Amino acid sequence: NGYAPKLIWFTGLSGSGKSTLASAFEVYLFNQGYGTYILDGDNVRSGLNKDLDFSDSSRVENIRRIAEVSKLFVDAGVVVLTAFISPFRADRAQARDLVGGENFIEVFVDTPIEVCEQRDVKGLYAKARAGKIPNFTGIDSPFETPEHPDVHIRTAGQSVEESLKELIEQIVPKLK
Ligand code: GGZ
Repeated sequence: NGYAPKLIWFTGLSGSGKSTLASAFEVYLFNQGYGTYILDGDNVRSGLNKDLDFSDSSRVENIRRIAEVSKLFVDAGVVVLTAFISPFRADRAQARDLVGGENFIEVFVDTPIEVCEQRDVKGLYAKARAGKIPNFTGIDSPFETPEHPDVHIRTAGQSVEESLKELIEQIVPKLK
């Protein structure tokens, strides 16, 4: 499988479905013989970035380090999938510039905040509304919507399988 290593960058609100879709897509790619790796909050914020909180400046540094680590993996020949809110346009653009535009695929997991809040899988929106989590994205911290994402997935009213199908159809041709 002579694929091109790329950085597939998922961006979207908490609870939008980034990690779910990135990991489903990773399983698909792995089974097709791609070398893959996922970076998400579970393996990055708990280790490399455990000194960072959710202030704007920490988010900027979080994304900067993630982009640098991703670049190392891409250099090693791996298809990297990242699943971070990455709320700031400038930081996503910096990640793109770092790996090179031809190696970067921005995936906007576009789920309205009302839907994320209704799902509230981890109960974080309820806590944020109650003032127990300051600087919560979409409530009292901004999310800058991607203007020209390479791939735009609207998850509301569609299944994970349907979203996965869109990812496969739109991204696999770019890995050639
Ligand atoms: C947003 C927060 C916050 C605040 C904790 N704002 O749904 P989750 O739990 O699993 O995903 C969210 C995750 C966001 O971390 P990222 O590294 O992706 O953020 S960023 O790219 O903006 O640096 C959420 C949890 O951490 N979380 N506090 N205040 N999300």
